[in-house]
Amino acid sequence: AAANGARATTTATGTAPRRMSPAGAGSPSQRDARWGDTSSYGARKKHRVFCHLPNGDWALCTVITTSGDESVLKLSEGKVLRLKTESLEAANPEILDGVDDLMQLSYLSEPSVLYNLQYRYSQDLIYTKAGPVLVAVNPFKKVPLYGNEYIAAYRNKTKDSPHVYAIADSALREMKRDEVNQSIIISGESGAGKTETAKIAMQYLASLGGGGGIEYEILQTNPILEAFGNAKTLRNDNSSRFGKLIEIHFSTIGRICGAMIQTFGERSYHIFYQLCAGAPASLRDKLSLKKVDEYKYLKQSCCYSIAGVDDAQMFRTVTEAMNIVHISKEDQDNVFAMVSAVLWLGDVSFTVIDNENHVEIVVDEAAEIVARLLGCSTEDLNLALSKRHMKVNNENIVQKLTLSQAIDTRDALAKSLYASLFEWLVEQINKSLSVGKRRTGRSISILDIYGFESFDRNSFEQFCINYANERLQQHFNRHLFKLEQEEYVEDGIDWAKVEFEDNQNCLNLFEKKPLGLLSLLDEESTFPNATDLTFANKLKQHLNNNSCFRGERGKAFAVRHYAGEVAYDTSGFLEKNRDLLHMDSIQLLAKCKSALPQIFASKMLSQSDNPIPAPYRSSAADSQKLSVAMKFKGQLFQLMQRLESTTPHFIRCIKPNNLQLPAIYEQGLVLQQLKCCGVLEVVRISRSGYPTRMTHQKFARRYGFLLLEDVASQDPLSVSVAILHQFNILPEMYQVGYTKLFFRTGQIGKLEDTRNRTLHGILRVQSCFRGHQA
Ligand code: AD9
Ligand code: MG
Repeated sequence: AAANGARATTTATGTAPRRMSPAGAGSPSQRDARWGDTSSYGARKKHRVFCHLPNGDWALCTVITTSGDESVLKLSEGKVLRLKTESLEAANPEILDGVDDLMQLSYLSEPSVLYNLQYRYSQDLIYTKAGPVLVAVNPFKKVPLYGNEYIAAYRNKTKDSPHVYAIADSALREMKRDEVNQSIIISGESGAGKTETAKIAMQYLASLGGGGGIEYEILQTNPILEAFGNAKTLRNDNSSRFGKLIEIHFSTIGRICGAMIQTFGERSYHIFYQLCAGAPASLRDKLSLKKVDEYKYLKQSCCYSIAGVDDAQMFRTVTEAMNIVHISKEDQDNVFAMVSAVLWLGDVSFTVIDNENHVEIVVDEAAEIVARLLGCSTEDLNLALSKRHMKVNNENIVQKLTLSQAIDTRDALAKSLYASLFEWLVEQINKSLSVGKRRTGRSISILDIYGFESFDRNSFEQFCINYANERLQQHFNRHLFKLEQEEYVEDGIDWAKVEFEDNQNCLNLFEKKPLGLLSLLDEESTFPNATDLTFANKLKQHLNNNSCFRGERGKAFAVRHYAGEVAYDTSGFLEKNRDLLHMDSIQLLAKCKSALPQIFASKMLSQSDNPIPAPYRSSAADSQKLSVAMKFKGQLFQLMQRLESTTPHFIRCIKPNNLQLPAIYEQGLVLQQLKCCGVLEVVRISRSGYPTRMTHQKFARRYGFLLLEDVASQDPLSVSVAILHQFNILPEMYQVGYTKLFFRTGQIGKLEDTRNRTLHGILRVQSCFRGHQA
């Protein structure tokens, strides 16, 4: 019963009776197909209901009168409204306001879920359970929920309200109890709080301590990765431009002994600003640093500072963190030299040398500084940026580049230099945190990854992100729903299967070979004459009869994702999918005398062979340079393989407003995210089964005394059955398993009512009796 003990106890003890549905759940056949128990609602006087306001929000109100098919309602601020009764949604009784698990709600409609989260949010209760999932609503301010006292309270179990600490704690306990690795999977949209939540979970695990300060080193990876991997965006001042999996390893006695970090995806960069603002004078000279607003790459955004952030101070924090994770001073200097080289590359310019628009680099300050920082000559730099060596019909030819080709080549070099630098940095951190011989194999991994995205215009980036989320959603479905089913089957009960949508079809749409989105994209990317339009047409030609695909006009197509339909615009798809870094650039780096460029070059050369684990490799891709989408897929499969062998714990982060401000809760925005991250679906599935479970022993112990006949000598199963009969619990409301009883929502509530009344009666009689004696 351990796996679902938490759920059984929340409904079976404590204040549960008052929290159960006063009306019961209704028979399953009466239930609304989608919402389980939003029975058609007859508005009764004084009852609380939800009504739709003109702005689309739901508001809680009270029924004054009902006549015909209309009801007169009073809003909380006193306003009176007349609305069609059928447009109203039942609200839960006041006693259920702010319950800490959505499963306890009697009516589980969209407005009830939204209201409950909002009710809690307004009291800074930002964490709520949705059955097995933790929902975290971003407070956008400091909330007094963290720190050593809280950590101790969750460790000693003197607190059990929903919290990231509670999730981290169960991961720890389950790791020790079951000897199975664990994962904490955090998702949500940009700015929802994933990275903060991951840090809070790490903080809890780190508080266990390790040896020699290893836990402190692990925490210090955060400022480094954020400096090099996060950037300010429109949606988040500290947006992670990469996905991150950190695996924390534990020794046999359950203490931290090391960690390993894996990252995925694009990356960009607070460090540019921090370096320019915070580098000491000697370093400034050595790297020829300018002010941030003097670099072309940084000028594009016109945003040189972030409210409340001191870049110079951050630079010192980052270098201090690098010291702590044992990155030598020399390596640090090499790292910053590369950062400076990337910035200066943006200022390298070209002159046109003939009437075919061919170019050469201008040998000015920028070109000279880049060459010096990389350790090559300006002539080498010129060759790499203005010419391309190709093999045509087995013949080596040299092509001169036009201005726009040269600019693309330069930018691709800057991008991949930075990407290599980030990768290298993660590698150094991993070396320093590596577990080595102390390894026991037990670990808890924390995954902080971008959530599902759907904008007005969706491009290649959203395409990749949503594909990854589709995979993660399948993982989520499997674990929650399939495991749930297995449990019913294991306990031998007859469970008419609850339908849940599997997203395998959508995954097939992406992954099928040769006619899936990814394969077709790769094929088209290799044709020199292909355009975004020919790509879109190809998709429509081959995929139009797939139920998850819809061709749209022109260059667009739509995919039916688990979280809703998303229309993608293929503009730029082919270009973004091709790896633009050319061999000439890699060879330039291989020739450089500085330490890092050479390391990067050899890595790039070896990587173009083999980033995908063998079972997923397509033989055709082996020999060629991998496309961006294929690299992404390879990383995703590696991630899934790692997660597959762990027990997952899910945290869904919700962003309550787009202004990054506290105390603003926009219902529409929250609702859309609840759908995207599958929270509503979990609630629905769980409630359409038998969410309340109790062992025969516990049930007999708890309610046995209510029986009229003496059962002291009987076994728990017989006692349980006798109780069910005496209280006329309808057969469709429960199932008797080998070890447990399974109940529909609302059923235990009735028994608890009776139990409480009876206990109350006994107490009254007793006190009467005592009073009489006195
Ligand atoms: V992105 O996909 O990387 O762009 P995240 O990671 O989901 O995004 P992040 O964790 O960076 O979001 O949170 C955004 C901001 O919300 C933070 O900078 C904090 O200002 C704020 N936040 C998030 N969670 C908390 C919290 N538990 N307490 C206080 C928070 N503030
Ligand atoms: Mg983040």
